[in-house]
Amino acid sequence: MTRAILVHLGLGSNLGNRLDFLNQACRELSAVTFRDFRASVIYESEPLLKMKQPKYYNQVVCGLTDLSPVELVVKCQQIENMLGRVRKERWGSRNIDLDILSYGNEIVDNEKLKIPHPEMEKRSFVLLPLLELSPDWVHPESGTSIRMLWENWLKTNDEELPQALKTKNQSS
Ligand code: A4P
Ligand code: MG
Repeated sequence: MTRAILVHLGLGSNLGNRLDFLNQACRELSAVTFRDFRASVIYESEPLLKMKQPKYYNQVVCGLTDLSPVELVVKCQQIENMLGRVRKERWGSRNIDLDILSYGNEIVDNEKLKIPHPEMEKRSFVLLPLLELSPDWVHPESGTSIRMLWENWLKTNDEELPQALKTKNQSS
């Protein structure tokens, strides 16, 4: 392996057997894509913007990879396709979604890829599991740690917090 970049991915599912889809994605990522794979607990949360959709299961995973950002997003899409994801509309319900939250401390900003994920600071279902895995990771644009991003989120939001599931993911 030539390089070892620490990567965080956000996983989401709100269709079908949500736990099973997260487990299958974790199995694939830990077997093929990442070394030193770690997974947060799984949270259940309301759809963003109170959209009329089933509730989501969300989780964050991290690990070391030698893939480039483009190779990694292609790999994520391969796993989504393998698990039968059908794309209808943006932000539509999905059996599995894999978003790259961070790639080392790199910033990628082009039409196809935006890293860090532009919405991560706004999403409790991303920040809470990130706090569990990597509280000291620093956002390369704002220079703010996950610990501080979460404190800021708590100060500026009064929405219901995601609920941690008691069931542990098989791969964690
Ligand atoms: N793309 C750009 N940057 C990235 C990145 N950092 N990681 C491009 C992955 N992909 C990235 O993605 C559309 C395109 O984004 C890809 O072709 C890739 O080139 P997609 O997965 O097909 O579409 P999407 O998921 O509907 O859109 P998007 O913008 O990724 O939406 P999000 O951010 O995934 O939000 N509510 C709760 N509670 N939990 C959720 O997980 N998720 C969403 C969707 C809405 N509401 C939610 C949740
Ligand atoms: Mg997505």
